Amino acid sequence: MLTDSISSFAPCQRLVLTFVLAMCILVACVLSTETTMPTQNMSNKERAELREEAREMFYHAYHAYMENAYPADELMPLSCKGRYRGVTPSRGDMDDILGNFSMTLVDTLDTLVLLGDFTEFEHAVKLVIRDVQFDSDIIVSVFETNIRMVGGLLSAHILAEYLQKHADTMHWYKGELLEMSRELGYRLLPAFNTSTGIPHARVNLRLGMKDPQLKKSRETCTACAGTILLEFAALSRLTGDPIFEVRAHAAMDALWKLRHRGSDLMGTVLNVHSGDWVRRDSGVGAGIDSYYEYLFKSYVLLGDDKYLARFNRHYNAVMKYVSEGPMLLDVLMHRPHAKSKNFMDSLLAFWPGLQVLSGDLKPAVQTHEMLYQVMQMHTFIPEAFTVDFQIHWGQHPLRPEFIESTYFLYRATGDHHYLQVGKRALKTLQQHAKVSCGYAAVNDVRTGKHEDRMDSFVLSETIKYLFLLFSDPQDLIINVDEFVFTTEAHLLPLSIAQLGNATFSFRQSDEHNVLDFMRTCPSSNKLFPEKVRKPLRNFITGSCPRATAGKRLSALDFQASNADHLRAVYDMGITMVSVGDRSQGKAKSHEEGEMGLQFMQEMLELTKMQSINQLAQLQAVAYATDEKAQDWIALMAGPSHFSPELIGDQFVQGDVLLANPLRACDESLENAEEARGKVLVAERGDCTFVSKARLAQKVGAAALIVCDNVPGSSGETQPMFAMSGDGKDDVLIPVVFMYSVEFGKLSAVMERRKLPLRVRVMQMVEFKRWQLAKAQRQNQTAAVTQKPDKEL
Ligand code: DMJ
Repeated sequence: MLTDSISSFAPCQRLVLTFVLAMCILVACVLSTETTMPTQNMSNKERAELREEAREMFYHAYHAYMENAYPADELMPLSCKGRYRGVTPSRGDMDDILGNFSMTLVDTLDTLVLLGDFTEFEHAVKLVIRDVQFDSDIIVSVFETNIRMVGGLLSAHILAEYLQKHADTMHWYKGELLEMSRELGYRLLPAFNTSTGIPHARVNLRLGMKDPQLKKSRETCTACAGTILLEFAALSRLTGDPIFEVRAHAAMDALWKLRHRGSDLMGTVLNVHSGDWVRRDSGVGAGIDSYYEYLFKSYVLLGDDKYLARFNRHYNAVMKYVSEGPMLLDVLMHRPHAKSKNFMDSLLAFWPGLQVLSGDLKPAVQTHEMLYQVMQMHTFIPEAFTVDFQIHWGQHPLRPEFIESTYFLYRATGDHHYLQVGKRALKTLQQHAKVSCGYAAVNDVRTGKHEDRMDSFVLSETIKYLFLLFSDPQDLIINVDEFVFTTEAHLLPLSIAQLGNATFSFRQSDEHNVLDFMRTCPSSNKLFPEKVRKPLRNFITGSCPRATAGKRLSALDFQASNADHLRAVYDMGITMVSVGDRSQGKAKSHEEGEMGLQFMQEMLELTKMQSINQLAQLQAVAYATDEKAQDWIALMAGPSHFSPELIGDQFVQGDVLLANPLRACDESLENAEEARGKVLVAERGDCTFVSKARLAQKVGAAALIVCDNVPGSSGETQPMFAMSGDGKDDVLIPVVFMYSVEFGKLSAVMERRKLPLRVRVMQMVEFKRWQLAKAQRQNQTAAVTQKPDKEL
């Protein structure tokens, strides 16, 4: 039934066809201007060789898994054995991915079909039917189980039926994989029993939410809750059981209601019962990425305008507040002009691919180009990198997102640049990740050290997208344009919307006109990829990336001590007036004048935000200026997301000690003994904030101050930010950040004093309150002591 409709489009796919058509026009525009394209064209021969190399990569990893790890969930490529939940030493929350259900094999099934290996596919399907079961007392991530397992099973089911019909094979298959996905779907459903309808993050496969460990379950991420609908809708449409789709739509509706009504942005972590936001950072990477992807793709797969309208609203907000040139920087959903992080994470590399699908090619080309430069700079794209492209978190688990975007950009533009990018990505994997037993994640891109980990997405996505990039449509058994790729690159046919089991009849959305927020595309004079990439060619290699030509200096980045910044604001018509200087700034051009106005507006907003809103979060490192500790001075510091908050009159006090080595990235410190009970200072750089914190905690420090490594930086001219961690909450000591100028003041006092300097780490607002109360007490005492005099 389904396979009959695979090659024909459902009526509700008209918009999809329009989109495909738009993409064709766009490709035509792009191809017609190839004269400016300097990229070396790749010969058909080389492309075919790379396709075969991708195929070999697949088999190298697949056989390593099948021969050494199956039926485990994952291969451990360094120890060359399987990773089993409850058997292999736990990695904490990360292991919630694992359910002892042969995840890598299930996740990989449809790649076998794309490779045209029907014999192995048939064999693998038989193994899954024979070996995989879900009745385990194991807590798993709802999101991961859905995208990897439910998605993997559904896609394999669809392709098995397709092969029965078109390749005259697998006639024994009777829908067993679909039944398995239905069973697994039912095991995930208890997670949806919340007052909002937004699912819990985790569920016990056997006990549902009755597992005592899940009693306190409250928080989930936006992507976790918002990446269900494609699989659950397919499940309902294919089984005729509406419950899955009903629950997934309800979760999407509940999430939509939580957007910030002013900015249209979403946070990243929320409480599933109250619907309150727990983390209000808003970007397109970790914690939210595939929520946006599923809004758009739900529209494509199901034809419901509502999802396109929602996607457009969010997209517009992201492009307004988060996107800054080619960069995408998190802001606060309720204060969208305030940047909340000074780094980007590698997960956001999927964004250009999504932009291609939605038709906004120019920013896709730009962001992809920036990411490509990050990759060239650090070999792989590190898990997180700062706005000046330094490593924030050096891990690289062989993620697919950048290759995925490269694939979609190539499909949309036909530009051979993207084949060259793919070639580089492929060769890098071969050179730096291939080991004798599969492909190993990179623990730190600076050292190239491997990790005993090969995530299932290496086979289901990373290598799949490489293979697709180097394949011509005629090389493939199926027409991929008739499928939607889920976030785990599983294939769901567009024809699913045609199935009679639709649980909703969609009407024209009354929320918004779907085109209200559409960015225009194609725009023939702007969309030539090379033309777009050219100005960005040295985007991250210039001496001062924040002020390179073409990229407007934002007030957020402005530093009064930076000569380039002063020059840039002068060009925008803004003169920094010092006493005695009354000359007026005059903009270089009208355009720059406008930029200047925008800059000043931002500056005003920043100042306001900094003084009012950020005060609550601001931390203080305070010290006494006299021996009797009567008078105190506080220096401004920033908080962290991963350490406990000092609330009210809480503070931590100790003598300041510089870590040795100062960066505090090693396993231990040379002055570890001395550090016990001290307020340790470590310099920013070489490793993550949270790893410095863990080391400080390990040596018994009372608190940690991380001081900036950029000379001249100051909280007076730059917005304070909160240091991010890696999602774990094992740091129990307070950790604060100080810019260089503020820390310089502290170290000057340390140098002047012969005795160690004792400091208090506390909330700035509390410090002010404390000082005020002290001043009031002194006034009262003065009044009391003055009273008798007056009476005399
Ligand atoms: C995959 O499991 C999916 O692509 C998901 O959406 C994000 N994380 C990984 C790959 O990085």
